Amino acid sequence: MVFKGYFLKKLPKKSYFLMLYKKIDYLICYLNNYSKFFLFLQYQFMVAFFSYFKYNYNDREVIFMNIKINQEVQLALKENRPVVALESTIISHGMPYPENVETALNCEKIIRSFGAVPATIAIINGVPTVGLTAEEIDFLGKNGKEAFKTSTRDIPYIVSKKYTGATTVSATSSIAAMAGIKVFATGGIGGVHRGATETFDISADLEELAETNIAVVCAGAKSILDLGLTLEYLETKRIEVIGYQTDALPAFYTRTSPFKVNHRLDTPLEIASLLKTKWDLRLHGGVLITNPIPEQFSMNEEIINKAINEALEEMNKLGITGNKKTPYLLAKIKDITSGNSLASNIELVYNNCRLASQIAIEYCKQC
Ligand code: PSU
Ligand code: MN
Repeated sequence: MVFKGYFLKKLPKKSYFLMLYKKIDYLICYLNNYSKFFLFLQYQFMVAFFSYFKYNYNDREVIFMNIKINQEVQLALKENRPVVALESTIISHGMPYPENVETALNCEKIIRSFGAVPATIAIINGVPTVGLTAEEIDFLGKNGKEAFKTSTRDIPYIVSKKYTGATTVSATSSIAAMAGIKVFATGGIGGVHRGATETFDISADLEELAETNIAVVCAGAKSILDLGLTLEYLETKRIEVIGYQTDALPAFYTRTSPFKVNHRLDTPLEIASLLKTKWDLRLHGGVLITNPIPEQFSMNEEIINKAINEALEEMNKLGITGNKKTPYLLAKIKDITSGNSLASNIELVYNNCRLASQIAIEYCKQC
């Protein structure tokens, strides 16, 4: 599927002005080479242009030229209705087929059942796409490993080569923010890997959250990571870590860990108010909302920790490094626990979709 021509057809009116502005500005820049007069003209032109757009200039519409946002999501954003972003690496690299596709489609259903609009994000044939079709989700599910695991760093490569990329938390956050989406549901985020003092292996998810205005709802971080160092790094990067109805940092498969979150909030309304306050104050960056796995699906701490350690040992023996680590560990842990970890993983993602929908709804009420 190629989406050529899509943007020209769907561009909002104001974007045509912006394109025209760019063209005229290029021309004047070119003429600047010949005379100071044109430099003056360019200045006047910019002043006139930006005073016209002062009250209705909107970043998002400029970016519409480069990303595809499905109509349902576009309309919801325009009408200030709740939208929840979803990542796609969890589909391609995080879970096996067919559970991955089933889970991704169920996530969308859950979000809709709350009255919010789901927006699963990936790069399809070089087009950052917000709101995948069921066929695209199915394609990523079946051809998972062939799609590139795309973090923000990889976006220009995947886009310019017109490849298909499944987006991680970092890339999904950056594309969601370009579209104007504020809330994003996932399973677990990347963090500081064990042994990072030697390897420097720190997920780009953390850097992205430091810069991008988005709320990521997750079940904490897996103890395949160094949770203590991950928290330290989040603090350094000024990323607020909220515990939803908990004081302890959840550890993905289990509801608690020996670590504390920064602040506990007990309702979606309180979380939405915190987000609104942060961004109204122009304190840029993300917020991590950690939501413990429901009790009935949480795993026995001893069993899961043993499986994680075994998987880590095997990974080190095989010499697996870089962005292959997380997918390898997830698959290995699933095998060691005879699939139990996958069942828990799926349930905690659903649980995060529910909370993310409620937060998105409360956030929209305040805008
Ligand atoms: N943790 C999970 N499931 C996942 C991932 C992490 O439980 O699917 C994926 C997410 O897409 C996350 C990425 O953004 O792995 C982090 O990879 P890395 O550690 O290579 O940055
Ligand atoms: Mn890494």
